[in-house]
Amino acid sequence: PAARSLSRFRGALLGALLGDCLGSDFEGHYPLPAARVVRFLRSVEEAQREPGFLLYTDDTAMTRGLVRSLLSTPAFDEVDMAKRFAEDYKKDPDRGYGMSVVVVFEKLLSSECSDVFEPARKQFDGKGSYGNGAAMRAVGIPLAYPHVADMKKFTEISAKLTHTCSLGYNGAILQALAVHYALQGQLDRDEYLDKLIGHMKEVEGNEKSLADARELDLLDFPFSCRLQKIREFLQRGQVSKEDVIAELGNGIAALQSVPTAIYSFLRCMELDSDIPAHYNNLQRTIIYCISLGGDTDTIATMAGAIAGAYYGEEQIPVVWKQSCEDFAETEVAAEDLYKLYCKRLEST
Ligand code: R7I
Ligand code: MG
Ligand code: MG
Ligand code: MG
Repeated sequence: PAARSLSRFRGALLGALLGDCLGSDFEGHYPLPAARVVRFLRSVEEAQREPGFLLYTDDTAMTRGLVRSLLSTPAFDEVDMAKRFAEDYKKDPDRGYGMSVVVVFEKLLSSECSDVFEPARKQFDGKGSYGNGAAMRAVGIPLAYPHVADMKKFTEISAKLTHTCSLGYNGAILQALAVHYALQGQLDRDEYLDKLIGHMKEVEGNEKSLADARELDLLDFPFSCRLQKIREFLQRGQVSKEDVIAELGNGIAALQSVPTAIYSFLRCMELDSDIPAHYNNLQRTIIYCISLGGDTDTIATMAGAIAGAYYGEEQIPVVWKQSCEDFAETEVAAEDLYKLYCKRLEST
């Protein structure tokens, strides 16, 4: 598909939906053979069920809230977005939300809340959450803001409604950048990583990011370091799941999942001996992410968003799509974002 075409917008949101709906059955699992994931996918493909029978989780619930806010306010509006997150949670609390973020929603719902960032700042004794909940929903921002500086700024603001530890919001910025550059079209993996590292060196270079990393006993520039590790893994070729999990992670922290999603996308540009070759790149990416175990829905939703932005809706299999709850609404939202993006692109 052409750079920044409608197909890529639909691909990104549908890829995210697929990753969540297909991945959530395996959340918290040990790593599993790709053949087991394939077996599960066959059962989905062959299920004689009503469309939309695979339910989405918090990953999609929050993506929808974020996207709806972007589409219904003329300019970015953090109060509107916070309200949607909290009200969506209240209406439908059993979507598998993170254990701690629900405290933020409860406080946002209280009439005493006057600063929408305050509840998130209070999390984890004032350190803020480093969970991947801001990254998992970030896909909407690069689909609404064509210019990279705006895109980074609004990703950070939207992330801070729930995640004020820099590891949490910087992870969201990295995920948004990964989608942004995938949307631009044909890419060379090294150049793509160079762009991401260039941005992350700047994003992670401020005092707060350096202090947060040290506080958690991490090296300085933790996301940039993992991007370097991704480059090393891609050069090496054969890399075991054990090594990917040990070095990049498969966990619930943004640092243990966003780089893994990016690696999965780049790795799955090539065939994988464990995954039948008739699956396309986007399918392979989702299968690979799920086979890593751990936070499968979230890693698959992030990688699905990036792969969908890159390959476009041509690689979204119709049967997979139609199994997912609210797929038709997702397509409409993607079209509306596309129009908004084009309008913003023209007006500058
Ligand atoms: O980040 P968040 O929205 O969770 C998203 C995850 C995804 O896997 C979804 O699919 C869903 O299952 O949840 O929610 P948070 O509650 O902010 O963070 C998730 C978890 O990360 C927390 O419950 C903690 O276990 C852990 N965590 C932390 N632990 C210690 N110290 C996040 N931040 C910290 C921290 O600062
Ligand atoms: Mg989830
Ligand atoms: Mg969960
Ligand atoms: Mg998850």
